[in-house]
Amino acid sequence: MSDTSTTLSLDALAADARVRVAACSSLADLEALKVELFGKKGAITAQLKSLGALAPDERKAAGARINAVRDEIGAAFEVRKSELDSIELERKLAAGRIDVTQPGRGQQPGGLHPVSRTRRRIETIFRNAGFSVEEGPEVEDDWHNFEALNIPANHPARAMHDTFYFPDGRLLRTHTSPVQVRAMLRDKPPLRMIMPGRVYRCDSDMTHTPMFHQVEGLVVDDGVSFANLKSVLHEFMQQYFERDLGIRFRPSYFPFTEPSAEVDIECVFCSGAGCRVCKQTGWLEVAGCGMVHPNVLRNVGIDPERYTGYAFGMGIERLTMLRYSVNDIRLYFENDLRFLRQFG
Ligand code: 2NM
Repeated sequence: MSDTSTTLSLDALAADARVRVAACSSLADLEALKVELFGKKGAITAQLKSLGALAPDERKAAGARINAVRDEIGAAFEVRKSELDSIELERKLAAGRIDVTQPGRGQQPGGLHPVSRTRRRIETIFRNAGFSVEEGPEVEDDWHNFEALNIPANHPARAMHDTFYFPDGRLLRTHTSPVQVRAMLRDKPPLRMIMPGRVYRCDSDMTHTPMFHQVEGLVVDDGVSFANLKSVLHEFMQQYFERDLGIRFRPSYFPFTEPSAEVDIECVFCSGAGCRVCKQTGWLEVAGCGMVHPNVLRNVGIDPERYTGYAFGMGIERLTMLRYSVNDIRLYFENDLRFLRQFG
């Protein structure tokens, strides 16, 4: 083998290696190329091995040339490796970069259920008028829910189809009146309070759910009159609906009040002109009320000769529906967020 051919093949090998090292686009490619050139069967290794076949006088110079090429290619490897290392680092940094100027994903805060909003609104209006807010048990006994309220044993409200009974004879309160009974037993007049809360009746259709919310009011004092009742309910309706609404009282019957009345307000949808909601009457029924029956006062130890009282009751869902124009009470209990989110 001549000196020239060794030189040429070594130069070609060096040129080829320089191009290939520079062309490596990944550390893995670079490592593979290193094995190909410097490994046991590598091209440069083969060059070094070929030295043995040369004459002793040629060996030194040829060895020096091969070593020079080996060092040069080795240095090219180091340069390319550090380039690829920094490219890889940049890639990792770019992949992990966050744009702190982007807006956040957005909070989706929860909100009060529309029935809770209405309940709070009612409580505020009555608190401002000097009423306290009372609560009581939802599981009641027959005496507090019926007997004390002058509801006789054969009254329709006692029938199995209206009341949820427990096997032991207790029941789920059908109205919040038993809270008033407890309050009257506990405190002596003057009494001025409202009782909002859940009530239960075995009933379910477009306008009834087995559980709904009621607020009842009670005022007992010297000289409390039906006129007081009328003005308080009129004022309440004006504040609740935020406008001057007509109100009327129709004679009715409740076992716990005498006289009793049903309360209508001017239709909030047509202002009394007549529409589908008020069934062309111009009026909407929103409450029941009356003067507390003397028997009820006697049952709780209040002298009906000395004191008089009025009471009223209304459905919170119904008031909510009228305020927000919702026509199916069941929507309030499905908890569909698309419905609930509309009450911001
Ligand atoms: C109503 C209608 C009329 C009422 C009566 C009493 C009590 F305890 F004083 F006797 N509480 N609530 C009452 C009266 C409730 O709801 C439609």
